[in-house]
Amino acid sequence: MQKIVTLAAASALLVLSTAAGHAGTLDNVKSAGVVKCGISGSVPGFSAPDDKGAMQGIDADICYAVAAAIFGDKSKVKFIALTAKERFTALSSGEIDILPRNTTHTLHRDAALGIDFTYYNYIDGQGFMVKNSLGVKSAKELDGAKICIQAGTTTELNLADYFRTNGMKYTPVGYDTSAQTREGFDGGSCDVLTSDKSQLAALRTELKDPSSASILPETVSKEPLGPVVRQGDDQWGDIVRWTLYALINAEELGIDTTNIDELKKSSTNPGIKRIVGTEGTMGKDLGLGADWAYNAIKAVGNYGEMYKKHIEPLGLARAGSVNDLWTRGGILYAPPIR
Ligand SMILES: N[C@@H](CCC(=O)N[C@@H](CS)C(=O)NCC(=O)O)C(=O)O
Repeated sequence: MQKIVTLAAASALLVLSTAAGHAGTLDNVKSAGVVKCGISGSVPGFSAPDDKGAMQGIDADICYAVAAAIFGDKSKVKFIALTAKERFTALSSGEIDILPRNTTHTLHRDAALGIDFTYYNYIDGQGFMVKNSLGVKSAKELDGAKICIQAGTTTELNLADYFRTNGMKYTPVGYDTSAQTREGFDGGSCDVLTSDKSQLAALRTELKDPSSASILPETVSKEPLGPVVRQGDDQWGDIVRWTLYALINAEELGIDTTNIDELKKSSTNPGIKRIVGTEGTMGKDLGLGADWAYNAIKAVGNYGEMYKKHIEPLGLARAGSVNDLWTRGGILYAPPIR
């Protein structure tokens, strides 16, 4: 009997939580007057407060751009800082509307957690940072190392795979936040810190002595990072996905914050006109106004402007990397806005 009652309660909960995940996010966001945005809040380049307390980074920019696309006002965002472990429940339960939190697209997350991936705002891979005093030049020399790592991440899983594949042993030293991981590494609790390479670059700048540590050359995984939405609301997924596509297409078409107003007034290029909202029904198709993409680009710049502002300062060059546009040999490829 007890079991039946518990099962019934569990399935009622499931129905409730599924219902919460279904359509209506745009209406909910409009009536709340803000986009609730789940970020880490402590990864420079992705989401971290500047010296005035404003959230900055390419993850934060996704939410500013979506808020601008909906409200014509990038300030209509409420940021909610989440640990890696908390992030997916926060999204599926409705606590947040978008999760752009250096989050890797994987099959299990996509198919089993009630969430959907949109596209990528940074294509990353996992690496290792070591103390120079170890004298190690390759990840293949890490047998027996103590490794600082963050719980609830793909990093944990890839680490196990990499060491098993290479017949090596390690001792994991787990933490909940990247700041704790960095402190653990700085304080000598481990010899190695492993994470997405973009984050290793950021964390290295925050060490007591950045020149005491190096990032090894190996990239041991694929970490395509991008904004995630709740499963079951296709319109909302489309809004987030196409806002990101608009930022990438803007770069490809040469639209940026310095020329967008002029282009809106006088461009005769149909591809540009569809993005700035002077031709076509794109905004209406998404349930938004004609200026949705214009406002998004005005708010954060095109993808190249975002990269230059937030990622280049970490020392991560874009030219020749996967994060460049497909027209320049990278793999960023946004479908056409038409
Ligand atoms: N991309 C990986 C790792 C994401 C992740 O959470 N990385 C840590 C490692 S630095 C982080 O961002 N921490 C930020 C924080 O704790 O605020 C994933 O999706 O699991």
